[in-house]
Amino acid sequence: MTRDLTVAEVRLTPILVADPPLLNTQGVHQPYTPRLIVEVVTADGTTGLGETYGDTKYLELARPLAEHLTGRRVTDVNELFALDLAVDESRTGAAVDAGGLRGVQTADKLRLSVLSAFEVACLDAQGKASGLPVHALLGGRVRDSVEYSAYLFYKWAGHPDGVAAEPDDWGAALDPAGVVAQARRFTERHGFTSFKLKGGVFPPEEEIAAVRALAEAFPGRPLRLDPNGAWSVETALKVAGELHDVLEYLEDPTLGTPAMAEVSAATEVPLATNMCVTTFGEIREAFTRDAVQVLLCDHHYWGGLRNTGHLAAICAAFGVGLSMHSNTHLGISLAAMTQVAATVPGLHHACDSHYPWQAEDVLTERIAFTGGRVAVSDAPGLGVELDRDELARLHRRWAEDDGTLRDRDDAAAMRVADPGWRTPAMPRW
Ligand code: GKR
Ligand code: MG
Repeated sequence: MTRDLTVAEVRLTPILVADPPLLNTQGVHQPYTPRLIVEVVTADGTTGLGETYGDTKYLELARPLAEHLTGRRVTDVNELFALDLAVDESRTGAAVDAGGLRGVQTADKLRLSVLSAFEVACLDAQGKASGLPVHALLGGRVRDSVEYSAYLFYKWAGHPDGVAAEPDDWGAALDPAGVVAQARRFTERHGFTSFKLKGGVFPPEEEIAAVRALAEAFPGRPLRLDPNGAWSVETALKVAGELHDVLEYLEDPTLGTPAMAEVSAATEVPLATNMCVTTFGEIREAFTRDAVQVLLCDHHYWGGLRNTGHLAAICAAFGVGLSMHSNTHLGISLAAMTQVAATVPGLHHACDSHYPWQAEDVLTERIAFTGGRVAVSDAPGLGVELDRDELARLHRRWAEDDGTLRDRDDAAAMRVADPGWRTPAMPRW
């Protein structure tokens, strides 16, 4: 039977998802973070799911895209990418993205971040219609599970008093002992065997001590430290020198390709990035200058799963490793990350995921980490199902918000506890 894969409807549902008080260079995560859920419904009743950032600027771009896709087919993905989509330039700028820490926010990155959710939804629909998993549409999997690392954060026990928030049971982590305790909880709950610590929060000596404590508690395990560019070249080299024997890699120790290249030239510790190379246009300079040895892809802003495959091929050609970093996300994105990661031949580092921090999800069944790995689903599409009640509940939260939480702003969230807080100028140390 030939199925009618014409898009009859595209549903865009912005939601607010509970998020614990995780600390980073910008400030602290808001109690609720915006995400956008995209549903592409075909004439024959197949629904494909996608997920991306949910701030207003993404929503504004998603609306015209939804209109454009309606009446076309879910197989018309290239045509969607070729669309001349006007981006409001006032939404972009030369600064590092306020809540995302994903490099400089450009119009193209904004466009690709929205397109990626549509691409994933179209692939999910194609997979469901054909009975094939998304990985098969990308050429097939080369592994049956994908390894993730525990993503450790300095963290308060709870959001500031008086702030409406969901409680969490992770406790505080503000020193080496707290970080190790958090890592133990991650291993007990999800079996992770490699660890990434979000740094750039405390002076480097304190973060060095935390990584040393992790190395003692988990001997021989892969460890990474990611200060999101908070250090000068000199500080980065000092940290690399002190931790060279225990680090798998240092992630964005400093900002920008020239500074990363300087660090890279003076240390044996591999450098990884999700900040200095976040677009295809940034690859040439960074790779030819050997500024990074591992590229951390985020399929949202790289423009989806097919672009992730192209990126993997470029990295392989240059001998640069590929892995994935994450931002606050739910299960649709984790399923998409897992499907594409399953197809990348040279994936030598565990991907990282915020998912364990999200107690809420819009899926009928949460995705499980077993031994720190997610099994690659062979079910049609992404292999996940939407929980409509939960989607409606999280959307109501978004609809009832007065607008303060709809655009992620970690510095504003920090000012609730510390009214004088300003995002520090970089490099901070
Ligand atoms: O969630 O605070 C955070 C992270 O710092 C995130 O915003 C970054 O984009 O995890 C990301 C990273 O690896 O830099
Ligand atoms: Mg990073």
